[in-house]
Amino acid sequence: MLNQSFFSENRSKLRNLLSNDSLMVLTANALLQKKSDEAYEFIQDSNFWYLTGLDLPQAWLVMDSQNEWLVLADHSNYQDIFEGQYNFAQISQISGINHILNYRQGLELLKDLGHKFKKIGLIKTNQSYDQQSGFWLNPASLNLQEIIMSLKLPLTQFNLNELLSGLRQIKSDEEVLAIQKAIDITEEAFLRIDHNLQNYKNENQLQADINDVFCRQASRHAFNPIVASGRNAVLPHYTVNNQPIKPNDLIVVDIGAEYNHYAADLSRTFSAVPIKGLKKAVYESVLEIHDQAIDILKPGLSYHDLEQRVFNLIFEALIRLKILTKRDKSLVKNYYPHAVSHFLGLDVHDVGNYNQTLKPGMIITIEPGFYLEKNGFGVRIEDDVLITANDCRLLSHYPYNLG
Ligand SMILES: [Mn+2]
Repeated sequence: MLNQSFFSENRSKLRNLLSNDSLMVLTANALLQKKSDEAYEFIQDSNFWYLTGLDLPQAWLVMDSQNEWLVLADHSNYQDIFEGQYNFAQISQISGINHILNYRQGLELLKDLGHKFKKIGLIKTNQSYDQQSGFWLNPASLNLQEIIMSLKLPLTQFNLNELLSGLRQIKSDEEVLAIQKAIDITEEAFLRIDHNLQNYKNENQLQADINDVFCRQASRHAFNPIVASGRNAVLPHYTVNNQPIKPNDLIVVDIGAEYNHYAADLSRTFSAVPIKGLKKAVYESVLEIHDQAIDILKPGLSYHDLEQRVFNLIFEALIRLKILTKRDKSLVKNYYPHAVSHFLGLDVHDVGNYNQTLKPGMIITIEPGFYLEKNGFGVRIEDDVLITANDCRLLSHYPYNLG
């Protein structure tokens, strides 16, 4: 599955969306320095992988309406000796691309094609730093744009982002299978956690079990795992994962294995002891809202309506639980600061347009959560759901019973 024909088909789907006077260039991610002469683990750009299946850093994919070329970054002798040489046969075998060029030949090709076409499609970006997330972006995309500019080609640039999002947001049967496998591995980790739940003295011991399950399945974390006990779960994106677990703590575990580049994204809230009082009431409310959200999923429901309806359910639950004492919806964000759903695919927060209705083939998460700072605990329950022709299919099945 997800072999050469999948990648070739993705390229031809993208081509079919473009006019004959258009050229396209996409870049792989660049390797980034970690320390001295060591790089961070290489994670490929999802668009580049979707079109080529290749995990090579700094390569380019060049396409016109008829032809396709792969341009490889030059390897140093050092790389050849320590990391191995390019395997051209294997690169063609995986991607289905037969024209493989070195960097100099790639530049010549662009100069040549630049005078035969009117437009050039790129994944355009105009920033090197993501203000909201607070991190630097992979420099490959901006670097490619600068190289294209320096060639002074008489071409109008346009952005391929939306076209690729449109394709990637609808999953093929093989993509659904890959995500299903990632979910199955993630649920195996939940099973291990339940089995060892009485023994964990620290969040890192719990994470060690997740790492072990994923690693034995030749999988890795699709995103930084969240193992948040007690008060730590008040932060939806807590990733410290090294604090002591107290006997009565609720533990929010939000994790996802990656299989064949596709992500799972599941959350369960665990407790080593039976829960009661407010914790129990909150847990039951979150589960009920989770079930109600899944009940309304079907093609034609707008993303906005989904978010709005769940927001209202959460508001009413907060009133019922007397966590909110006045009917002021602006206060909900203090207890529920995120959305209930996002697209899932190659990226854990996958590409897709949120200003539209749900369509068959989309895979989304459903993840209501309550974060009670004053009471020092949080609850989140998250599942992954495929939108089908008539309604939806829950892809994750790990039980919700707790304590
Ligand atoms: Mn999620």
